[in-house]
Amino acid sequence: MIKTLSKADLPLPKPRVSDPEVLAAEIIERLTYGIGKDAKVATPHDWLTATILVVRDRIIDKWMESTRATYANNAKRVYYLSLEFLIGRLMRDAMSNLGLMDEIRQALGSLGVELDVIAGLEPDAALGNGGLGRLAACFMESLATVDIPAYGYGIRYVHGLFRQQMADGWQVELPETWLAHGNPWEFERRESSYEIGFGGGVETANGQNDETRFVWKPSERVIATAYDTPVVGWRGERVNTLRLWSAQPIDPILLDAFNAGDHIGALRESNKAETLTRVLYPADANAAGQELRLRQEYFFCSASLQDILRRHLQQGNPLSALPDKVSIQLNDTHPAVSVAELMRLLCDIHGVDFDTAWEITWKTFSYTNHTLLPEALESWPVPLFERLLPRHMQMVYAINAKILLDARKNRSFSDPEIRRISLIDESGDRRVRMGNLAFIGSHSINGVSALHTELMKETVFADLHKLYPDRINNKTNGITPRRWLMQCNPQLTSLLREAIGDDFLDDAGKLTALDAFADDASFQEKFAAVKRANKERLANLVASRMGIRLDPSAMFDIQIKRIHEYKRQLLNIIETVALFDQIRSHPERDWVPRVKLFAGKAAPSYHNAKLIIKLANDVARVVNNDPSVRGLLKVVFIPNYNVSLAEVMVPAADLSEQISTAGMEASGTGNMKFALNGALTIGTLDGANVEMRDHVGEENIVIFGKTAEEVGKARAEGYNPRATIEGSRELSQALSAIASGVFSPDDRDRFSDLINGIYQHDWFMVAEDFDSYAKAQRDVDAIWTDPASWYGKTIRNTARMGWFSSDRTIRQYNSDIWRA
Ligand code: NBG
Repeated sequence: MIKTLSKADLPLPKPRVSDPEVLAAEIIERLTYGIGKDAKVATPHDWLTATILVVRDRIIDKWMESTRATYANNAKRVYYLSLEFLIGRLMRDAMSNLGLMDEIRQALGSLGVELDVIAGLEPDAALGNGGLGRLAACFMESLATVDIPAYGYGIRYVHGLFRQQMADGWQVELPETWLAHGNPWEFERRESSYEIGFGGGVETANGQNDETRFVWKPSERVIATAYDTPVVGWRGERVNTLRLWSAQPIDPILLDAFNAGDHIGALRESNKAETLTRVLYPADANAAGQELRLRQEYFFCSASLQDILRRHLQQGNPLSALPDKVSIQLNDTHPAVSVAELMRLLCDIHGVDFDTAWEITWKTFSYTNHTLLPEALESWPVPLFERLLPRHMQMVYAINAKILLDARKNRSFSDPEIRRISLIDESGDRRVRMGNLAFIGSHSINGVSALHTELMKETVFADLHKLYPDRINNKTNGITPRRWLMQCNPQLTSLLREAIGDDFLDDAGKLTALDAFADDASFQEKFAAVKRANKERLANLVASRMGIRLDPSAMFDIQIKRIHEYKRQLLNIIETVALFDQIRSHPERDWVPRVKLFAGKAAPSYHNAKLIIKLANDVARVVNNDPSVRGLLKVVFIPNYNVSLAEVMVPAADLSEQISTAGMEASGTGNMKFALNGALTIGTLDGANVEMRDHVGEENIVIFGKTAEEVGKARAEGYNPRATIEGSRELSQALSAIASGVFSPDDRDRFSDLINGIYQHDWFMVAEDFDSYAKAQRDVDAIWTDPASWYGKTIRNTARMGWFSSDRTIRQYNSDIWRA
C-alpha cells in the first residue's frame, strides 16, 4: 500500500541553479540520459535538443509555481482561442526572458558548441499565416509578462505554413515539416483527451422535470489530445500554457477489416482523423471555404470548451459563475462556432435552461475582428453546417429567433436591418454568418486600431452596432518588445541601455527618455553604426542565400508581409520601375542609392498575388543586370519569408513600406516593429499608421495618398483610372514598360491581368495614389541626404514607439474586457 499524503503536502522540486558550470553539466547529462548520445558523436541537433531541455527545466519550475498559485487563488483565467499561433523559434525567447542568455552561451562554449549555430537550427514554428497569428504569439508572451493567468488554445498542425521556393521567379509551395526532429518544447497530455463528434442527428428525451432534452448522436467521432507548450514571460515571473490539440482516431486500426485483407480500408478512419490536424490552411484574410476547415474549427473549439468547463467545475465553481471565472477571447471568426458549442454543452450536457445558458454564454465570450474585407468574414452554407453540426444548427436558429424578436419588438428595427442582423444570410444560397454569431454571442467586440474600429461601426457591423451600441470598443494592436527589440536587435538594446538605463526593459513606455538624445551627434553616430551592422548581417544573409551582393551604405527600403493586392506591393514595384527609368534618363542627377527588398508569401490559390511575386522577380532580374543603374538601384525578393527572416530584416531597415489602400489594413504590426527598430515609415493613413503618426509626430513619418474617407468617396463616385494614368507621365511610362514586356520578353502578356486591373477599375487605388507616393519617395531621399535629420527622425521613432508594446494592449484588454 502507498501511504496517501494530502496533495497539498507534495513538494515541488528545488528550483534549478543556473551558473554556467551547472548548466554545462546538465547539458551533458541531458545529452547522455535524455537523448542517449555520447557527447563525442552528438550532432548539432542533439546539442540543440539537450540545451532546450535544460532551459525547459527552468521554465517548468516557474510553470508549476504559476499554475499552483492560480489554482490556490481560484483566480479568473483568460482563454485565447485562435486557429493560428505564428510562434517562430522559442529558444532565444525563453533564454532571454529567463535571463540565461550569457550563461548558456558560456556553458555551451565550454563544451565547444556555439550557441548561435545551434539556435539557427531550431525550426520556425509557423502555425499561422501572418499578422493575426503573430499577434496571438505576441499576446501569449505579454499575458505571461503582465502576470495574467491565461491559456492559448489552438491546433497542433503537423505541417505549418508552406515553405516558399522560387522557380524562375514563380512561387512554388513545398510542405513544411517543423516536427521532423521532434519538438522538445511540448508535453503530450494523453490524459487530457476529449471526444469530438461530427454529423449524425439529434434525438429528444425527457429531462428531469419532464422538459424535453436534446441529445446529439454524432455519426463520427475523433479524439482530441492536448499538447502543452509553456510560454514564459519577461524575467520568468509567470509561465502560461499554450495548449494545442491533435486529432486521433478512436480505433487506430479496424482489425476485422485488416484481417479480412482490406489493409487500406482498415486505416481509413484513422487517416481521416489525423487529416483533421495535418495542415494549416494557407489562407490569409480570405475565407477558406472547405468542409475540412469547418471541421478544424469545430474540433478545436469543442475540445477547448470541454477542457475549460472541466477545469471550472473541478475547482468547485458553479456554472452560473462561469463569466466571473472565465473570459474567452475569440481571435477572429474562426472560433465563432464556440458560441453554439458552449450553448450545447450547457443545455444538453449540463442541463442548464436555454435563457440562463445564453446569459452565461455572451457574458463569457468576447470577439476580436481583424478585417473589414467582406470575403474574409466567414460564412458557411446552411446544408453543410446542418450536416456536420446538426445540434449547433438548431442552436443557431434558436439564438437567432431570440435576437430577431428582440430587435423587432423592443427596438423597432426595419426589415432590411433585421435581414442584415440575422445569423442566416438569406440573400442567395442560405449561409450561417459567423461574424454575426461571434458578435451576438459576445459582450465585447473590438477592432485592432482606432480607424479600423470606427470603420467597423460604420460598415460590417453597422446594424449590430445599432442593436448593441455599447459593445464595440478599440484595442490597438501591439508587439512584444522582447522578441522585436531585445532579441532581434541586441546591439541597439545595448546602446539604449547605455544611454537611458534599464527602465525600458520592464516598461517600453520609458523609451521616451531617448528623445533627449535624438539630436546628439555622438549618439546619432552610434545609432547609425548599429544600423549599419544590422544591414551587414542582412547583406550577408542575402549573399549566402541568393548570391546577390548588397551595399550596406545604400538605403535599405523594405516591404515584408503577406502578398495581397490591398497591401500594394504592386505600387512599390511600379514606382521602382519608374525610378529605374528616371535614373537611366538622368544619370547626371544625385540619386540616393537604394536597395528595394521584398519578402512574403501568397495564398496558393491567389492568382494576382502570385503574379506580383513574379513581377518583383522579373523586375529584379532586369534592374540588377543593367550596368547604367549599378550602385544606385537593386531589387531583391528574398524567398520563404517567416518569423526568423523578419528578425533579421526588421533591424536592418532604413525605410519601412506601409502603403496599403487606406481603410483596408485593419492595423498592421510590421509597421510597429520597423519603427521601434529605428526605421522611417513611408505609409498611408491606414490602420495603426494613423496612431503611429500621432505618437512619433507627423514630422517623423512620411505620409502620402488618399485617406480612407477619400477612397470611399472615389469608389462611390466611380473614378476613372484611365484619366489619372494619362495625367501622370511617370506612371504611364512605367505601366507601358511592364505591359509591353520590358521585364518579361519571354511572355509579353504575362502581367496583363495586373495592368488591366489598374486601367479598368483600379480598386486598390494604385494609379490614384501613384504620384503622391512617388513624391513622398523623393522627400525620403531628401531626408536621407541630411544624416543629422535622418537619424534625428529615426531615433525619435524608437523613442516614441513604446506605447505599441503588446503589454499595453494586453493591459487594456484586461482592464476593459477580461478583468482577470
Ligand atoms: C490581420 C490584419 C492586420 C492586423 C492583423 C492582426 C487578418 C484577418 N487580419 O492588419 O490584416 O494587423 O490581422 O490584428 O489576418
